[in-house]
Amino acid sequence: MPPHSITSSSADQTQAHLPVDPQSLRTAYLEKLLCQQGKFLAVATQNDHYLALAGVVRDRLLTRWIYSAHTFFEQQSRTVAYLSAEFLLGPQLGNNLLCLGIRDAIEAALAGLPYTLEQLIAHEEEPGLGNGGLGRLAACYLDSLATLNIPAIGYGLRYEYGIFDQVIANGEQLEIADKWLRLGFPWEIARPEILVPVGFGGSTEAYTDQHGRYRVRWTPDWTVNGTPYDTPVLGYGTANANFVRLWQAVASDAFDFQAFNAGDYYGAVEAKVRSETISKVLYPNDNASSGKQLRLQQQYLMVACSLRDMIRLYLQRGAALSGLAEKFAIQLNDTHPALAILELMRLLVDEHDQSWDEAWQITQRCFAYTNHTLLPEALEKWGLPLFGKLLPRHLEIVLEINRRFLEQARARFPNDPARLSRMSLIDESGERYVRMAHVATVGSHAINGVAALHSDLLQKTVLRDFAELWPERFYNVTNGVTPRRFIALANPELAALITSALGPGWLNQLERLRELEPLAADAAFVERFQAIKRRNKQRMSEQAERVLGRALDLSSMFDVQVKRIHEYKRQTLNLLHVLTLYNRIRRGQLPRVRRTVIFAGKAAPGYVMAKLVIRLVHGVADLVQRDDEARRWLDVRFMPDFNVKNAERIYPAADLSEQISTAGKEASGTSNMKLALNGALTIGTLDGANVEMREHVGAENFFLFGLHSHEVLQLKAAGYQPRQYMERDPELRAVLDLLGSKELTDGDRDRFEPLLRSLLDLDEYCVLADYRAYIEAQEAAATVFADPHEWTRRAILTVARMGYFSSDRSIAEYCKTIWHTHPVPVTTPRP
Ligand code: F58
Repeated sequence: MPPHSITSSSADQTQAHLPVDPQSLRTAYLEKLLCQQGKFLAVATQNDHYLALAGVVRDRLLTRWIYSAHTFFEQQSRTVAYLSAEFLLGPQLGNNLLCLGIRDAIEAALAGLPYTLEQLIAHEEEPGLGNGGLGRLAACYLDSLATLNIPAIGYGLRYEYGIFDQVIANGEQLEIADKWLRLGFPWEIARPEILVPVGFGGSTEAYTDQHGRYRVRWTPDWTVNGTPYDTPVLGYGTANANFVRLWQAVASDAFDFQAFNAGDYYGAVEAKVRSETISKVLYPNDNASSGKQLRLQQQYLMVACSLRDMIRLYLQRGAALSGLAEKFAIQLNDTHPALAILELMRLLVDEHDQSWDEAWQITQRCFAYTNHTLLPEALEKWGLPLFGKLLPRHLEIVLEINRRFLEQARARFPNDPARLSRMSLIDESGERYVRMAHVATVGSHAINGVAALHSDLLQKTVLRDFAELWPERFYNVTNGVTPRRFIALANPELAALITSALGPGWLNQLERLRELEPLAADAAFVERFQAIKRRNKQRMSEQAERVLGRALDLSSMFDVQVKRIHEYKRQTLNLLHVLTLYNRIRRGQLPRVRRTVIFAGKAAPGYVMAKLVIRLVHGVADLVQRDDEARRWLDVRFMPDFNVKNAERIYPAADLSEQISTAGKEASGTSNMKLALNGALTIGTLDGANVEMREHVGAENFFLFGLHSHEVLQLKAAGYQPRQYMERDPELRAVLDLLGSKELTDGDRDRFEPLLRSLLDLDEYCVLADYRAYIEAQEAAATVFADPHEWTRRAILTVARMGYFSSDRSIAEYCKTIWHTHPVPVTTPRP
């Protein structure tokens, strides 16, 4: 609780306490250089300057955080606990300045000092504690929760190494360890005094307690501690600050005692190091489950620590645990934290004396589960032997939940054993596995998908039996993204243009963008919008020149596909289009517009096909460059190391946004939203949130192509033969011939053989089936782009109609339908 002496009577609670005028900021900054960094100006490094500035900003946001904590504590507010194995927060400095509203003052404070604010922002390294969409969504949701004044804590893991840094050498991806903590991460606060012991392994034994009740005692054979690091998350346009609490593994003292007793000092140190590896590294797979022991340990560490923390916070108020679900709405961001269901049951039954039925009621009322994928390889399952070895008590609990659940299901669906074995929490079709999506579903009162189509398919496929049993538990909440980071920070000129048209306030009420619609017909506005796009393309070109050594053609169409590399996302389809244009140019058939086709994205290190796609992008880029005529019309670029920081430079420069996944495969997508909000037109399939985006922006402003999700299924059921598509389409055949030729590989003819074979033999993602429709949609896009005024008119309409896709709207829906939480405006405590 903050001491009352810091109370400000000022109406502006947002900047209570510390002065934010340029002169005071400058003084504070120089003080930080001296007293925090221990440097005087002449010897301070850029990193010293960055850390000094971060220190000044952090001091100023702590007041908000403390007042928020105080308010929530006093009011015993209902709190959202957002459990996620990933938070892709992005750089912090710019966002914190935006929320504090002190950017201009800081710029003025730095005048005449060695580094500009822009340079210090560019210096910042981001915490890459996530793979892609799922992790970034968690960060957008924290931003909106804070902005909407909803008390919330993000719980996750503080990986010492986040997602690897991607370097390209000879057209190939190399992975470099992401040492994001090396120069210090100034935004977090360590809480070393909090140590939560977490057990693993060992055995269980049943006993009868003094009341004659059946009880179980779990004796783990080793323990590790979790210790939290808190990073504040500010709201925009409000005094509220929430935080993300990330757990790190630290060896428990038990290891020291072991060493003492056994005299095996080195052995004990080794065991200590091993236990600390639990939070060492983020698994770099997106949309694939690893099935590894260390991953299971990570997940258990995260949930055991987070639940213990919630219970500690709850019991501070002296309440009885039966009310836990009134205090916490716990959201499971996919199944990675779904062990929390089993752990809460264990805590309530084994450690807090609740009966099984009471415990189950509390548990189900606490949890809700968001599913982010239908891809079978991404649905988590844990082999029973591994699960039982590491978490013997949790295995008993999951089996008991399953026994009771199947009894209930049997009563509802008698004489349907096939259905029961489909629904079981344990897959017994071969080796036995725990099905985490089923655990999450059975243990939650609400289950949702992340876009309308996805939620619908979820209920018709992966969770069909459950949706039939409990239709009232299923929801859709279409994803959204934060306009603070993805418009105001990423595209300040566009934000200023919008403010000049709408006045302030739209960043928190994104539906107001609709007021821009009439301006699509206003020549002066169109011109300003165009000029901004061009300057953003210029900035992106400068970046390309810095990293790739060659600038971009600003008058060309920036045709952008930036996201993880995955076969279902079909970067290959995009490349087939480029090769089609190339072949046409060689035949003298020139395209309507020049294009710069920009790719970026990481491939999971073990995903051979995805890595081959990266090589193919480079192969195609070189092919185009070697041909004088092709080079005039086409440029293919791979921007290395796609992360939040780099993404913020790419989105504002895009003309065309490629959202071309096989229908039914992309749960939602969120780069589709970020690009459209920055004035790109979309070429896309009816997949994920594209469907709703198209409805919002208008079909006439969206380049649609391709099979619908049910057509994909029909095609496959009928025995899809990709070769037939090639045989019927000479242009496609020529492109595939080129793919298999040595022109693309400076001699190594077989390099792309696996890719070619997969397209021709199986083509799981229907690339060839969608090829012709895609080429035609690209031609339609080129025709419109050839008319800059018309293109810009459509781009403005797109921006104007994208307000729905703010994460504020998504979070408001979660609050209303799933969490039943309300805003708690932060108040300054009275003296
Ligand atoms: C993504 N999933 C979906 N998973 O693919 C995307 O359509 C959606 O927009 C986004 O979630 C947000 O809902 C995704 O990013 C992962 O990266 C997991 C990380 C952990 C291992 C399994 C995949």
